[in-house]
Amino acid sequence: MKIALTIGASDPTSGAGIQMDLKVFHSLGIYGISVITAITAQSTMEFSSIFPLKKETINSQFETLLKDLKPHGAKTGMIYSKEAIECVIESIKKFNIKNIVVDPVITSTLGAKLIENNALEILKEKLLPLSTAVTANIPEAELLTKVKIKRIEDIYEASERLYQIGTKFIIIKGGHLEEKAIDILYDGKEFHKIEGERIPGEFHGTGCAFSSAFVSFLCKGYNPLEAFKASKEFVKKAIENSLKLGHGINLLII
Ligand code: PXL
Repeated sequence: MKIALTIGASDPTSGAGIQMDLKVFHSLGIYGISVITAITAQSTMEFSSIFPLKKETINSQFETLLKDLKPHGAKTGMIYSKEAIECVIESIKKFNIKNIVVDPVITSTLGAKLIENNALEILKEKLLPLSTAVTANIPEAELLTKVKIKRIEDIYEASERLYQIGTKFIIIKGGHLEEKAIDILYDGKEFHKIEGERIPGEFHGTGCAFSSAFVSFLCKGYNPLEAFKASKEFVKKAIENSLKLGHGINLLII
C-alpha cells in the first residue's frame, strides 16, 4: 500500500488541514501519516487562535515517524512559523522525502493569516526548490511572485516565475479570476488548462483537498497532468456533496 505524509496544522472541524488531508488519502486508497506543525481553534463560523508547535515538538515527530515509515509522497499545508518551515526543510532533506507537493497556505476562508510575515520568503526560497509541485490559488500566487493576476496571461507570467524558483510543476487555481474559473498546470514548457464552471458559495478546505488528492494520485503512479485532472474532478464532487453541518461555511464531503 502506498503511504502519503501530510505536514500541516490541525483544523478541529476536519474541513481543512491535516484532518481533511487524511480523509482524502484514505478515500483514494492511500495510507496517510501526519506531522503536525500547529494547532488551530476554529469552527465553521470563526477562526479564533493559532498555537504554533515548538521546533523540538515538530522534529521529534519527524524523527520517530520517518525512521520507521517511508512515504511515497508528501504535501505541506499550513506550517505557520519560520522556525517550523526550517524544521520541515531539514527533515525533507534528511529523510530524502520525494514527490513533495507544496500548498502555500496563506489565509483561511474566514480571513485568518495562516503564515507568519517573515516565513513566506523562506517557504519560497528554500522549500519550493525541494518540491515537485506547487498548488496555489490566485492570492497565494500573487504574494509569491508579486505579479498582479487579473487575466490568464498574468497566470502564465506567475507560473513562469514560480518555475524559475525550482519547482517542476506549477498549478495555479483560477477560481478567483474575473472572467472565468480556469485552473492551469505549467510544466516548464506548456500550459495545460482546465476550465470549470464557478460553483457559487464559499467552501472551506478546497485547497487542502486538491493538494492531498494531487499527491495521492502521484503516489498511485499518475503523471502530473493526469493527477491534475483527477484532483480537479475529486474536489468538484466534494463541493457538490458539501453540507452545512454547522452554523457557518459549508464543509466538503469526501
Ligand atoms: O485551507 C487552508 C487551511 C489549511 N490548514 C488549516 C486551516 C486552513 C484553513 O482554515 O485551518 C489548519
